[in-house]
Amino acid sequence: MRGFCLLLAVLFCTCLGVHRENFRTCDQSGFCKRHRSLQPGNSDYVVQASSLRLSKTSLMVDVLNTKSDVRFLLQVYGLQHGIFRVKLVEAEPIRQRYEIPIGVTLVAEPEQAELVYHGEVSGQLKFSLGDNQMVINTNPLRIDFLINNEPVSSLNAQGLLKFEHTQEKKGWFSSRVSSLFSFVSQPFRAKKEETEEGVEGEEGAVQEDEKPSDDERDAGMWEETFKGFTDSKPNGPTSVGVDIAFPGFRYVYGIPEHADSFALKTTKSTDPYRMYNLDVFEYELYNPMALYGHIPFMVAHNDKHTVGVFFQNAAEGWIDIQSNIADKSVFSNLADFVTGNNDVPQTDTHWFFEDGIIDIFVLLGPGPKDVFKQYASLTGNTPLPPLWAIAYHQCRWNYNDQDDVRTVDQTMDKFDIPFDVIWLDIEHTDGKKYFTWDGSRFGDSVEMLRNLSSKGRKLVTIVDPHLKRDDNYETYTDARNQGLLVKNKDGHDFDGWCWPGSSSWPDFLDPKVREWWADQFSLEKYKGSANNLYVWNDMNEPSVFNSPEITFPKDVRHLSGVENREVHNIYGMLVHQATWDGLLKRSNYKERPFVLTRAFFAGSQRSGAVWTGDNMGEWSHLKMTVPMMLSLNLAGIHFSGADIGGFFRNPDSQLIARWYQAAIFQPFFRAHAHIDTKRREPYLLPEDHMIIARDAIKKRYSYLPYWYQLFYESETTGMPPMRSLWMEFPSEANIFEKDDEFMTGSAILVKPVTEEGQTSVSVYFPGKDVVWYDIDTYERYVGQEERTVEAPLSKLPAFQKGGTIVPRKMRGRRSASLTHNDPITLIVCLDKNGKADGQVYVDDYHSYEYRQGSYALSHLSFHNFKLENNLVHLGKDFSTKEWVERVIVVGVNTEPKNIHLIDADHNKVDLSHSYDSQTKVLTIRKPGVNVAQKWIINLH
Ligand code: NBV
Repeated sequence: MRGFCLLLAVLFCTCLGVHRENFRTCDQSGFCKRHRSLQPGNSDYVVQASSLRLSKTSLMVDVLNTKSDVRFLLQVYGLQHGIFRVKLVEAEPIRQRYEIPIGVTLVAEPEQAELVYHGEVSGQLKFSLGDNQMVINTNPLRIDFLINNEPVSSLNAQGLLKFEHTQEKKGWFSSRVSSLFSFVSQPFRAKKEETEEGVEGEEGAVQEDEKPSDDERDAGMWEETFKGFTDSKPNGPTSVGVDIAFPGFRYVYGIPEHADSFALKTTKSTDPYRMYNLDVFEYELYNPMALYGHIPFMVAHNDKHTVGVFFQNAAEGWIDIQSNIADKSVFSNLADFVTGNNDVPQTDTHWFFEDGIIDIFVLLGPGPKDVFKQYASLTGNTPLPPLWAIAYHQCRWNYNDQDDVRTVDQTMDKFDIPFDVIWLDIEHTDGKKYFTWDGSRFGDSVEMLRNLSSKGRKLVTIVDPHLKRDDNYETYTDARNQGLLVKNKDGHDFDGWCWPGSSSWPDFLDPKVREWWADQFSLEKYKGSANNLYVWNDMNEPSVFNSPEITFPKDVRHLSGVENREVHNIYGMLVHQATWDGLLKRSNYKERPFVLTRAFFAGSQRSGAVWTGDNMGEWSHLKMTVPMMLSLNLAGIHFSGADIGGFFRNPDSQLIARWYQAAIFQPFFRAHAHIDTKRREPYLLPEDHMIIARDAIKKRYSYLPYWYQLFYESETTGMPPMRSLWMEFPSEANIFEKDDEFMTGSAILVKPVTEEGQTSVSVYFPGKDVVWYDIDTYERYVGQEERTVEAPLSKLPAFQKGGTIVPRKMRGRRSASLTHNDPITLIVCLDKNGKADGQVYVDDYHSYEYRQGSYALSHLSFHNFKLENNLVHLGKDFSTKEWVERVIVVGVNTEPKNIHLIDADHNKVDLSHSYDSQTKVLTIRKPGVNVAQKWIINLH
């Protein structure tokens, strides 16, 4: 036990920053070095055009590596919505390589579309898919993608394609050489310190004349040691990689999760961006280190086009990025896209993964909305959360006992601070055995859940995937006896250290294990739970304290025989998918589940909200929430947030207040804190700051109808609720790098205050001919101007775009669940032509009935001094009590004399109003109309 405490102290001592030395650099990773050391040039891969086989929607052709004589198979599919899928696999592998099954990342087998072949001209095979073209250059292999004949992306333009084919392990050498090599590596290391350039780490190439022999190189390929842990690599080198160029594009985005700027940086003088799900304690900002989850999806954007690349591979990956000038000699023969003498920017990227296959989806937009729709068509949408889940969550590690929970619940009410969910961290369990309760502190959890439920509130408990190896713990013994646990390389149940001490992990790769896990959430199995209990999956990278890089060793085995190396990045996602299925099952598929996950992958959006893990209570981390969440939103993870206040450290009340404000317009709204921090529930703040935090939370509640509608839009169109400025103003080149402002939907522009003591901020208002209105004062700003805006501590600078209508609910309630029938206030901000549009979406806020049509969606439009509500959809058996209690029209230049309503039965009713000629705001009182009916308000 002492050893364990020491281990924890070293791993999680809160006084130190990130332990970089726990995590590999590229130099310490054999395959990363092998790919990174490749130089641009002629590729060894040649397409054998005579072998071309065509179908209506796809092609297949042989590719030869002329150096190794190994044959590959290139398959390209035309997919719906203008997507190309490019797959490169070994023609005759000696071992099957892992391909992610349908339903894990891809929501279904993608629908194919007609791929038209235009023949071969001078070694180029030409194809088209709708308005898009693809050219396969045969010698050497290069694949170019064009939108209306303009090249936008190219695979292997730099010739960095490298596919390490499967091989037999080479006799005695591989097993012995590593010890020999560790012995000879010392002189290399000494040299490294003495010399400068051209020197790499222990196992890599050094200066030209000192290159290790092939055998020495092999040593890194068949066995590798990091920090005393040996990776047995039974299958030897199996990596794949290729370069992907974006001619014409200066900026690329995405590939979360990294704590870095939204526009990705060139990696010339750093490591590549790493993609390997890891528990990185006290992560650093502005570097390419891996974090908890990864999505190999990148988007390139310029003023004409937006394109995306999704590289479907579950193994560890690294991505190099360089901004260049387009190589005209490569692309000019494709189209005359180089206009004038100007140099065309180009971003070159180089992707490499330790295992798997090359499986690339090229999404040709051509605009941001198209790319999001295309990506969602592949990996699925974010399902509409229940209303309560987008309201305020009160969390901390830990709420100590039932009394504590009751006190928080009551004190929030006493201070008139709304909240919907209280969370219990690992200490609520009996000895970190998930699905159990610490009886001395949570002896009557059902009663606790009932109390919460009386105010519409929920409880979230943490359920991590490590199972305490304890013969008296039924969940573990059940999994062990049924053979459901991940194995070590020798075939025994893998035994690692985590919170409970010695632990084992269910093998979520196996569908029957996922089913077993899902069953654990039934009310019969999860004793002391109830229907208002939801779940949080933490440590699912997975985090293993005594393992290399604090995760599974790469050679642990899943039940199907695959190594973790092949599937590492999808493990965490399968944990939360199984949890989601469990909650669905518990309600007989009637209620929308809620699961929060720390680890994630492409497709996680279908079953998990994601948070950005263990951030710090520092201003720099508050600032980082925006780029991190923009990257997540771009990559399909729409329901995401950061711990409000920061997880580590004790932020002062000013920082906490500013953090609440910034989070109002970020999708997932939860305060959380480390066990060693001072208590910081909002009512504990000094009164002036408490009021600011409370106002922020109340403002969030007032915007819930808008948030809800954005999540409905997300489910139905793939549009992220939190957007970068360029997503809304795609042709404004000066905002492509902006990540200190963001849009919530297309109506609200936000500039959070992220510096201490700041009382004013400089805001850039995008959009030619666009007008913006401060959401509190309705002060007017015009587009394409940078303005200084006053931001005293009580103020979050946020603006509604002229031309939009936003629904709000202004009545204060203790929880969102109590607002279902509350009336709506419409905020109508007019554009320069006196027009505005918007929507109102309502359903029952918790079940799946909306998928059967039980909802109302109305389109609101203001034009010619008339506000019209037109129903787009009204479910046959659906009705709502929600009605319009107020309409605020902003930007009305002259006061109307008369205002009247024409209701659904054509009755004409006079309405009262007030008008402020200073602010040009007209308030129409009590139209009293139902939101799910047709009506018109006329202004004369
Ligand atoms: O379960 C304890 C914490 C949790 O509060 C946090 O949110 C997670 O990100 N957990 C990590 C494990 C310990 C972190 C030091």
